Amino acid sequence: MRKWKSGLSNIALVTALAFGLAACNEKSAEAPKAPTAADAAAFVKDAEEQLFREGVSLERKAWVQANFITVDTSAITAEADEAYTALGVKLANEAKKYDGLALDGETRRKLDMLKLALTLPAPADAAKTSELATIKANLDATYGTGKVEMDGKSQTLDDMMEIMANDHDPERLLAAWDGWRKISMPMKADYARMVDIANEGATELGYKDVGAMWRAGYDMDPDEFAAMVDKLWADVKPLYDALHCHVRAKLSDYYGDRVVPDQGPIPAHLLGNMWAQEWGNIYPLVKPEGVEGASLDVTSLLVDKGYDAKKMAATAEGFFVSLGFEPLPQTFWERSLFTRPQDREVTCHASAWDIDGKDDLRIKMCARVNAEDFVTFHHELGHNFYQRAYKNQDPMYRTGANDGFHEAIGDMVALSMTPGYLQQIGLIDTVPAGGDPVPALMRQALDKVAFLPFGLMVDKWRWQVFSGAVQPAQYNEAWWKLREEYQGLKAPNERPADAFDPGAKYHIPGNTPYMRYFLARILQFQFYKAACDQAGWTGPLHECSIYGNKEVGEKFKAMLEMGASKPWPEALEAFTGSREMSGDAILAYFAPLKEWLDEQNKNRTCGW
Ligand code: X8Z
Ligand code: ZN
Repeated sequence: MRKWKSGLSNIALVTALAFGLAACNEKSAEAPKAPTAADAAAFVKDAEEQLFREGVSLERKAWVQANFITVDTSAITAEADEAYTALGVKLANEAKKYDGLALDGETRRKLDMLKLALTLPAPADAAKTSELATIKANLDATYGTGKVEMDGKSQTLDDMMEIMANDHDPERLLAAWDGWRKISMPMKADYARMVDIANEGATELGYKDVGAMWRAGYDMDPDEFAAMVDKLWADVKPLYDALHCHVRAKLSDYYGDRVVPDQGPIPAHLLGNMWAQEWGNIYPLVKPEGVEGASLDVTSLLVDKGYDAKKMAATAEGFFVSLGFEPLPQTFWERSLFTRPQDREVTCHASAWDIDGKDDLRIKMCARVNAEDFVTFHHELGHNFYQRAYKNQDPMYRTGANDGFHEAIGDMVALSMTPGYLQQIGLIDTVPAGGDPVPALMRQALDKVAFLPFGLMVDKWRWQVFSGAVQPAQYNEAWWKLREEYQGLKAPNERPADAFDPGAKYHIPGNTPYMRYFLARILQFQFYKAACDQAGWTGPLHECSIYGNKEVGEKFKAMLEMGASKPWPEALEAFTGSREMSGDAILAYFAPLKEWLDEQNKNRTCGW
């Protein structure tokens, strides 16, 4: 019943009823019975079943809304979301009754999880719960239906993304970039109000603020979690810095010093992506020269072989099946959305859904035939195969070991898309011989490495917003400060006073925590390296493919089947032998590229 996009979580209200009424009851003279461990276990069982049931009902409504955005479907979803939030808050508050009681590990773990079940909690105030639900639905709809006037017509985000990916005219890139940021301006006041209400909810549940609550979901002390992500970033930052330096120099050569000065931050509209989060699309502008060997252009291969969205999905499914997973159910193909419909408004940001906690798995995408969406199909199916693997766990455990695991599964599989694999599935006839690994690694780094600081800064911003360190008047300025600090990017034009640029990224109006994607970028390489070790691979890491390897598949499936039944270090250990998240695998993968970049950058001034 959980979808892997925006968290369903919310909650709020009726605590007063649950706790207050007994006092007015005639029998209240009797001392209230102290709760026992058996009460706690019974409560947890009932609570997880209730949440599951209500979650299924909400998922169906949310699916309809996301596939058919209208005033009515938004209102219906807001009502359902409100009820679910109220239930979640009520149960989370009831869970507090068992604080301090000696309990078995399972019950304690589930009680802790219950308090974190909502992404955005509401306070125990029916009016605010309702207001929060309405704001959330409106933010979703504003993003989902956003349009940009360009070339004399009203265009969608996919159209703008296409321009960002393929156009090399800075004026047009700026128009698309700036146009999309107009859709988020009206979100700002609602967003600020939402932050206030949800913070009130988090405080009532015993958290400092919503950000602190999000950081509490990792089986470790929340401050240690924050320190852990900083450490991971410090470990991989030299690789990012080297890539940034090279890319800036090449863009400066291509666009000229006036558009891209060879020092300081890079203007954010020139990296081939609406949010400058993945840079693979500018490979032709920054590719290594004078190096023997090439990177395959997967987009052209897909187009040449006549792939469509369903064929890309079926190919991704085929990879999981080759590892020993059961094929997806027929209903997946009947109920999923693969391409943007022309006759109605839909939320196009890709997501994977598990409607009933059994076998009703679906994805929703507005795919185009290109390399990026081919990877996204693997990403989304990773969610679906995970959901199916843990379906026999208790409802509370039907989720990822942590949210970074959930985001890493499909990406880990897609790392096996080597030339050898592409030949096995018939996308190329022969594997190009030998050559230097640098071009292929460069293509991959532009997506994987470039993403790291973006994956980190989005929630750095939200943590500051939820803590109150950044107030609404500084929302945009604080966003660009982090963009510069972590990514070495700057806004390509002066931002208007009422700009709300964070809102132009789906996960901000959609309220999906983002640190999960940073963790996933690290974890997917850890999973991949462990899988290649298990397969006995001794060649260069980036040439390893686990396609068809049932033994690796079995071990992988065993980790997925655990769901969240154990703290994540145990799940990680089960598959990789290590209990720590570590940047070592991603660094090992890109080591030959790092060496090459350092050589290239020798006479350049790096940093910003
Ligand atoms: O949102 C997604 C997935 C759905 S969970 C398509 N991703 C992040 C993004 O698009 O910003 C995958 C990579 C990062
Ligand atoms: Zn995802």
